[in-house]
Amino acid sequence: MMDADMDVPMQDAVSDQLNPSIMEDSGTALQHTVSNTNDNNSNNNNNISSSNNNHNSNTHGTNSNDNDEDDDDTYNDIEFKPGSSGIADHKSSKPLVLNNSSINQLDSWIEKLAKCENLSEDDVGRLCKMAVDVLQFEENVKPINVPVTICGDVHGQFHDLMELFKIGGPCPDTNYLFMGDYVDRGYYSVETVSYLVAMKVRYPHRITILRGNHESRQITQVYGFYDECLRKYGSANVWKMFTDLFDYFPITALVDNKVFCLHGGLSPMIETVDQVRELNRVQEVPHEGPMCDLLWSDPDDRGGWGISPRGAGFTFGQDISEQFNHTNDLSLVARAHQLVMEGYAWSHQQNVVTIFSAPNYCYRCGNQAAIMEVDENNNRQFLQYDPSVRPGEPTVSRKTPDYFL
Ligand SMILES: [Mn+2]
Repeated sequence: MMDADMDVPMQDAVSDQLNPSIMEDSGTALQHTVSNTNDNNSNNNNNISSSNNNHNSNTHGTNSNDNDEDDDDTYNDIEFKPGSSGIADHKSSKPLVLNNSSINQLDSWIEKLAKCENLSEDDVGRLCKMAVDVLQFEENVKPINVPVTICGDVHGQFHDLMELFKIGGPCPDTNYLFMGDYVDRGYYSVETVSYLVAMKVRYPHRITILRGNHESRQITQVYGFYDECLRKYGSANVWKMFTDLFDYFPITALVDNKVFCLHGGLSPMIETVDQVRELNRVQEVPHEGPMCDLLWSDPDDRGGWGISPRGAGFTFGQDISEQFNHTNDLSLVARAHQLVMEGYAWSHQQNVVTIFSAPNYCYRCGNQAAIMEVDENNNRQFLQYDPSVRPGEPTVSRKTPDYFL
């Protein structure tokens, strides 16, 4: 294992913020008013307000200072209300059982998606309905057996996801745990999330997909997925279906009762893993509270709890991680959510590891990606990799991936 002194400083040049004051993705205009969360009365709201007019004529900057006295009707436009896609209207009372015809259908979708081709809007609807009947039965803390390969942020970098499966081995031969952030930033969020959800439905016991802070209605309207859906499907229907589905994603996993896996980090409101089990997770990611923190928090060199520069979640120090691991008899917290230049980084004297699986993040950060294999004896191995060669682009000299302990 690497010495903790070799930790790579977390780079936050492209960190996400709950309410960014500067739009980084300048090519995609924010089409809705995302009102400022600093107005303290709106804590229970999602603060996505939009006029009754055509959204495209409603292009505002961020952080509008509209002083809604009372934001009770958070989603003024019914189109953006959770559940409006209807994918969960006919939820089953039992987990989905695949028959030959549904297996054939899924296999044909997966074959298509593997070529980075979209499903039709109707097929996305069918897929999401099936996925609801898989995901709604998973626990907030999904128990996972070893061996499993644990992966961090993917962010719509579809070709790099295919590279990940080459490096880690194909699913379902290899078991996978993804810790969220499938969409936004990269150019292929639709294909990436469609592929992973199709694999989840096809091989529910071989792949686990946790929720990241980007699997959210509000965040995807800012960082790209909403605009990509509009561009590729001509309407927001596919975005509505996927964001309604995101509400069902499990929020944490526990590998062999020893490694606690989640997207962001710890919460001052959560001392035990059992407290996570009691949360009602089927909702939009809240702006504060334990579920928000689990998806937004970051480890920090400073001790104790700190204010997060992201505007959501907290920073937590080594004292917090050590106490949490001790209380819950854990060996490690594995999380994603932060760009790390080598694809993984230890912190808190190996009480916490960050795994990031989007190489050359945003096509410009120059970072390696990594995944962490945990074998049947709980030995851990990091596999690092570089960006895939993308069709239509000049071939650049390609490094052989490093495999090392
Ligand atoms: Mn994240």
